[in-house]
Amino acid sequence: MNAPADLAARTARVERDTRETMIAVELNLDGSGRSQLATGVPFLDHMLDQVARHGMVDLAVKAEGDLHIDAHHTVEDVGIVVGQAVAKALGDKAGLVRYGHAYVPLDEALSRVVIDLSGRPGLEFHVAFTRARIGSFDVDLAHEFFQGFVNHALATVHVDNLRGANAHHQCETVFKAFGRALRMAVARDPRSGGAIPSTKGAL
Ligand SMILES: [Mn+2]
Repeated sequence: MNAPADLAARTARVERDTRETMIAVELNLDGSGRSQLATGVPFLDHMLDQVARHGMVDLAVKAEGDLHIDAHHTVEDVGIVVGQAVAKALGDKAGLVRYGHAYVPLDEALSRVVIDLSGRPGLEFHVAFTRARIGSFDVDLAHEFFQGFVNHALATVHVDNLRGANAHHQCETVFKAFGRALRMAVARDPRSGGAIPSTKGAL
């Protein structure tokens, strides 16, 4: 017997090659938080590890980008391909919770992320980083990751860092809260009867 359709594995593999980056992502939304990350940008690997761990998704990301220029294309394009993988793994979104939110603190820092797997791209990103760089990582790239993600996951995401003094903590709480919010939004709603969570009947 096949598993019921609503319990089918929600996995995706997406590859994207451009003149700037070559990226492969494997995703299991019903995973256990395992990750295998090799983007060439260590701080991005650290952030994606948080998404996998706290999102309870299995995530493998391999990227070869034009890092001799800077990390911009690589970080943006990883956001794009992770977004594509989420959209592909979700399929028609039947039985989905759809909305997710989380607050995550780390010492003095506190961030909130709210997700709607709405079918429409939208990003509100409100993070006043206290430093321009975290090690060699340009903090502007956090926004680029999420812009790439929402454009291709077709999701509305509101990111707010509510307080924080340490830029590493600010960024890490954003990615941890994103993972937790994603976990909630992609969860299956056992009361849904497999319905698509929209009065329109489509997302
Ligand atoms: Mn850290």
